[in-house]
Order: sequence, then structure tokens, then C-alpha cells
Amino acid sequence: MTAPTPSNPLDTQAIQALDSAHFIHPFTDHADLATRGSRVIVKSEGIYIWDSEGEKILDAMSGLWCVNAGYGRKELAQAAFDQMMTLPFYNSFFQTTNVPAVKLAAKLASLAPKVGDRSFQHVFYSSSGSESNDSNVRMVRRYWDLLGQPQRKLIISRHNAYHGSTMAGASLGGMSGMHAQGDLPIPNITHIEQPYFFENALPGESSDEFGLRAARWLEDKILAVGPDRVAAFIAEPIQGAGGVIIPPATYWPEIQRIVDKYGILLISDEVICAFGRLGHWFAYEKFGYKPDLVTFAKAVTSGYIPLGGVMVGDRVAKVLIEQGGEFNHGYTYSGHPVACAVALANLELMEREQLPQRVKDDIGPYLASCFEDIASHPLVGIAETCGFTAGLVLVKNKASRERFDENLGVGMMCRRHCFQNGLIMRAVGDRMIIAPPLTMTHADIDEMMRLIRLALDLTLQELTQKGLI
Ligand code: PXG
Repeated sequence: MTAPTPSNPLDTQAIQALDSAHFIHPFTDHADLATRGSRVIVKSEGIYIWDSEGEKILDAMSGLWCVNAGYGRKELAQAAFDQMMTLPFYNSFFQTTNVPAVKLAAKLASLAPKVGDRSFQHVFYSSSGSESNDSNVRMVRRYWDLLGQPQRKLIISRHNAYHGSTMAGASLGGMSGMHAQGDLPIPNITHIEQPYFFENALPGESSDEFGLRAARWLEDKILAVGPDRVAAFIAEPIQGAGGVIIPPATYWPEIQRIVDKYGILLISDEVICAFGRLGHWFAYEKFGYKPDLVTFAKAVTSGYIPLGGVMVGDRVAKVLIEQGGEFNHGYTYSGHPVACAVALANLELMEREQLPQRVKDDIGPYLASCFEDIASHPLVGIAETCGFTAGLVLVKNKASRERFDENLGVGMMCRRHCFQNGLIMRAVGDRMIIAPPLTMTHADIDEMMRLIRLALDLTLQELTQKGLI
């Protein structure tokens, strides 16, 4: 589709009317949207998307943390086309398999680094991050049942974590708004506080001290509920949807010590963090911990087609395979040949262009230096990056770090200024976050930073005019 021009108009209002009449969007106030009308996204290339009015927008969120390889990659479309013409679908339930699913599983196993005595030789497929976390719950419970410890049912997660939107995914997640609407969490899931230094550190506490204290909330919880009841701990390496919450350096090593001490399984939910986002194929390598299960989705295909799954570490795979018999769990689309073919093409592309390495050595450090500069902006309380994702907090008073009243919706105000000036940036409360495509050049990053600064200036101007600062 070509971008709409005055000679090639797209009837935005007609599409908006149909949208509002028929399409219930995820995480959206439908009545509110009907009054405003959706922004209709029609086209993409590189790091840009275009709307139906012809506006060009720099997508600093990679779709929704997915499009790591950037838009318009012909190899991925070609891989889908070729596979659809060869074998568009066949199931893998009844002792059948397909070539792309097999090749992808082997590829993923080769990309997942061995840490200590843990290696990953097996993959379980789904079509999304949420489904993958449901599969994790099933596998964890089956594992402990097979080991004769069926009382180990409890999975510990964290407040403000995001693990998906299915019943189990939303329960594992720590979003209170989601729990409130769904009678969640389901039984045997409990939460500890997140390691958010900016918000939860004590006065005078160092980042390292806070990291240890935050990790020990896990041990406190294990002891409170009884260690023999605990099956697993699940966490994102850094919390994405929660606002790019980057734990202190001491956090993960201490978590590892605790899960080892009590023998509980560790699930690393890398739906956002894997495939180059943090400068590695898998993020557990960056932080040096040893998960038993690793959730993936999104960027495994750069978002071009839905695919998710779980890297199943040897500890769990051995028990499930050698003692388990039939595992009564799976999805129609587990190992979908087209999705797997696109994933293979995507991983090959990322390897060829060394995208994880670029993040680690080049564009990640460059983004970090740009965020050091933006930290001096009068509205910014803290600005931090990890690999090729970043967050900054909007504050009322830079010196005292006083926050805005959350009812003011300052993050949404800033997001509006971003949108109006051709930039997609996410607001999580008053934390503004980005996760751009890993294909960005330094010039692209400069342009993104110019737009971020403009949005901050306009937000400051609006707050000043309204007497809110
Ligand atoms: N785990 C993590 C860590 C995620 O970030 C999921 C699981 C669920 O994946 P699916 O494919 O089922 O959506 C996610 C998804 C946001 C946002 O606003 C983030 C996600 C989804 C929707 C919105 O940042 N992450």
C-alpha cells in the first residue's frame, strides 16, 4: 500500500467509523475511542510508520517491543510466501512435525548460551507471550508432580510485572488493574514488590544495597509461605511494560542464590528482552543468572507474524521427557510452519547484521550517552538505559525529585506531544519509555532524541502555562 497523498486519499473517517462499529481493541476504553477515532496506521518502512492522513511517525517502540529488525524487510515476507506455497499449515500433535519448526528449535537451542550446568536443548511453541506463560505454569506443575512433590504449586511473581493477558498470564503479572477486572490472580500465584530503585529505595540507600534488599523479599516470601510449597519464581530480566524498570546490579545474583538455596525453578520471561534488545540473544546471559525456563515471543519474528514459546532447560526437559509420558498440553499452532520459517529468516537476518552485537558495542552505548544528556532537562528526574531500551521519569521538582500528582496525567500529556510531532513513545504513568528498532543508525538516534527533547519542552511549556509547575 502506498502512503496516502492528496491525490490518493484514504477515507480516514470511514475506516474510523467501521473500526468503532466492529473492532473491540485490546486495553482500550471503547466508548472513549469511539468519540476520538483511532489513528489508522497504513504503512511502514525502516523505523517509520505512516498514518492514513499521510503523517510520518518515528516508531521508537518497535510496534510493541517487536520489530527489532525494522519494517519493510523483504526476506521475511519472502520466507512467509515461500512457506505458504510449500506447506502453509500442518499440526505437530499426532507424531508429525515440519521442517521449519525443527530447524528453528535447533537454531534457538544453538543461540541460547549455556550458563553453569544449565543448557537449553528443547523448545515448546505457542503463538504469543501469554500462551507461553500459560505453558510455563503447566510445565512447572507437571515437573513437580513427576518428582513426587505435588504440593509445590505456588509461583511467585512481582508487582508491576507483565506476563500476558490470559488467565494465567494476567495472574502471573502484577498489574492490579488487570487483577481487579478478572477475579485474579488464580490460586497459587503470589507477588512480591518490584526492584524499582527510584521509587522504593530508602533515603541514603545505595543502588547495590537496595538490590540485595529487594531480592531478599523473595526469600521472605518463600519462608512466609513455606519453602516446600514453592514451585517457581518468574520475572522479566528488566520489566518492560512496567516502565523499563532496570534492577540494580546486585539483584539477579542474589535472586539466583535464593532460588538455588530452596531448589525452586526460575522462569526468565524474555518476551521483550530477548533477541538483541539488551545486546544478547537472550537476556539471562547479560545478567549471568541461570533460568530453567525462558519465555519468548515478539521479536523472534520481529513481530512480522505471531510466534511464541518456551526454551525448556535440561533440568525440566529431562524430567518431562524421561518420566512424563504424554504431556496433555499444546496449541493448534504450536510449531506453525509459516511462523517458524519467518522466525528463521529473522534470526538469520539478525545474525548477518549482528544486531545483538551492534546493541552491545555501538548503538546501546550511544543511546546511553544521549540519555545522559537528556537527564539534564528540567522535567527529567532520572534517565536510564539498558541495551536498546530506555526510560525517563517526569518530575515536578528536579532537585527534590518531587513527582507530579498522578491524576494530572503528565505522562499522557507528554505522549500527546510526541504523537503530534511524529514520535511514538510510551507513557507508563509518568515514566516515558522507548524500545526502538535495533537497525537504527546514529543519525536516526539523533533524530529520535531531537523529537524526545521537543516533546519534553512542549510538555514543560504546557505545564508552565497551566500553572502546574
Ligand atoms: N511477557 C512479557 C514480559 C511481555 O512483555 C507478554 C508476556 C505477553 O505477550 P503477548 O504476546 O501475549 O502479548 C508480554 C507482552 C506495553 C505492552 O504496553 C507490553 C506487552 C503487551 C502489550 C502491551 O508495553 N508485552
